[in-house]
Amino acid sequence: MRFLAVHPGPLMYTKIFLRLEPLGLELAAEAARRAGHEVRLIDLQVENHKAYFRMLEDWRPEAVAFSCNYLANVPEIVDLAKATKARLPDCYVAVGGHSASFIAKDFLAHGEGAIDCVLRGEGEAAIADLLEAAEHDRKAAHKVAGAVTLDGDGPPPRFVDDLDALRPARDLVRHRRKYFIGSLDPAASIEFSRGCPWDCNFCSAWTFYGRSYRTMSVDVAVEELARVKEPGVFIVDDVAFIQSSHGQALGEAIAKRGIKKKYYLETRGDVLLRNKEVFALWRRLGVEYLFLGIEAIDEEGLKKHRKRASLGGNFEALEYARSLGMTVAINLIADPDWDETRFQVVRDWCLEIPEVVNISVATPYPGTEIWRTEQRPLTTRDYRMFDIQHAVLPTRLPLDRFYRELVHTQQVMARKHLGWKALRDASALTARLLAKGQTNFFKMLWRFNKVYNADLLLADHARPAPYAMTPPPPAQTRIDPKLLFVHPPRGRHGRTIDDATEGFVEATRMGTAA
Ligand code: B12
Ligand code: SF4
Repeated sequence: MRFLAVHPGPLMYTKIFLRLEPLGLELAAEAARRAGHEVRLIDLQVENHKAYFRMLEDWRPEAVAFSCNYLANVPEIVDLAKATKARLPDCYVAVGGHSASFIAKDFLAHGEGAIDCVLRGEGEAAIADLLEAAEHDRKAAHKVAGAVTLDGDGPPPRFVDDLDALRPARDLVRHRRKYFIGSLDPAASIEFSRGCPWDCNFCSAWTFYGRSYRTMSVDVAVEELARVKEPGVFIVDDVAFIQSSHGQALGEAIAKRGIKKKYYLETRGDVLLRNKEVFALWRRLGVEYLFLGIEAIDEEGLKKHRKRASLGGNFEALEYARSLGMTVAINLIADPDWDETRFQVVRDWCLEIPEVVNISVATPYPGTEIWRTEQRPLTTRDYRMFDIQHAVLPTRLPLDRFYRELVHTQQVMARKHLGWKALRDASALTARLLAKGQTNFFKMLWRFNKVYNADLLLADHARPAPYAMTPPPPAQTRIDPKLLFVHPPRGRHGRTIDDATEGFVEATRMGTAA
């Protein structure tokens, strides 16, 4: 079958800080290719809709599948699905990915017949079965694990048997030099582990994977890294190097192989402090950027997000990361309840520390615990607002003042890092990249004020919603996690960590860590 895999267009974040290759879609594409299909991939983060329609006309795929990791992409995908069916009525149209897995029925309803199937869970585990059904017996598609179709739902999604079995189809991505993060330009992405054993209430990484955690084998991961051509590497793991022995073995094998790259990774403060030597090794191997999900600068805020990390611990982690000499970025979650004083406190704090600070707005997403427990009503049901840059809950300040404070805070933080001094410091690097034809980093330096703009954010709320989200059921104070999982949990067996690490996870999860 001719199968076209599609990643939707960019969101706000992608226009400034980074743009990354669609790794999950590449894995689904590779599984389809292994099953004997002819596969192409288009990434609309870097190509436009015209290019997509041209591909439909010229190549006439028999099946098209969209990747929907981000809720804000839903309207674009539904419209593209409808336009695809209008042009190619016999083409089988499917959607998969993180967010699609939590709102499968809504997707089908919005599609009004243009979407044949939403495939929940890990794409590489079931895409071949779905394409087999699409080719030979479309009425049987609803029997595929994870499938949600107008004819019914299949059994629960399956995990791929072995994370080592498939490598992403990187060769199918047509504009590899467009992917970057900060000065890592160009950058490829890589996955060393999948899932997260914690259970923060604002996050759906753990609910998607049933609180499991799996690691790639060191040999396979290093072999793949050796094949990556880009000098920069974004490690997509939710929390890097939870299991110290895995991180250490990977690092040693990379050193032995003589692989030289610059890396970006994300982890938790308590993991960094527990596995100091591993992160020190990775710094020597080339980690440039380390992202720590701090979320709040006070104990009350941490409790609210059920991050269950201690404030003192987070600050100690920042100190340690600083001492390693990496560029450290942290994320803070702004609650819609924040007033001017609160924003000012945060701005003052951010100016005192050397780290890059990213600020996002607290947003209940389908699949998170707060989706079911948040007492405040949603103020919008427009999917496009669910990008953690817009406020979707009632703000204490009038909305325009909330956005002015938010954008002002973001500008203060950005000036700290993208200001004249930073530009001067970055100029040699920029010149080097430009000389190599890499313009992503340079463009990023100039775009900030165009993208982060309170009037634009406000105007987004005035646009009519093309598709309205189904609101959550009445809020409960406690929620059974079983109601949230996409992949059914396998308990302790689902986590490839040793008992000491399991104990550490439990202690930090339950807030009983020293
Ligand atoms: C790496 C990452 C990013 C990267 C982007 C990577 C990319 N190009 O897609 C960056 C840093 C840019 C990013 C940014 C953001 N992210 Co992000 N990100 C992640 C993260 C940590 C891992 C994703 C990943 O690459 N995993 C590895 C690959 C292999 O898995 P995967 O992509 O999920 O693919 C698998 C399945 O989803 C499925 N699948 C995927 N596509 C398809 C397609 C088909 C057809 C099928 C059948 C299956 C399928 O099969 C794949 C293989 O098993 C996830 C958390 C998580 N664990 O999922 C959050 C996550 C997806 N991000 C999230 C958010 C909120 C954001 C931002 C909006 C944050 C912001 N500050 O603005 C931005 C917006 C992104 C944008 N497009 O502009 C939320 C999503 C919330 C939501 N429901 O919309 C998540 C779940 C994190 C969370 N805390 O809850 N993100
Ligand atoms: S530790 Fe990070 S990835 Fe894991 S549940 Fe919490 S926020 Fe999500």
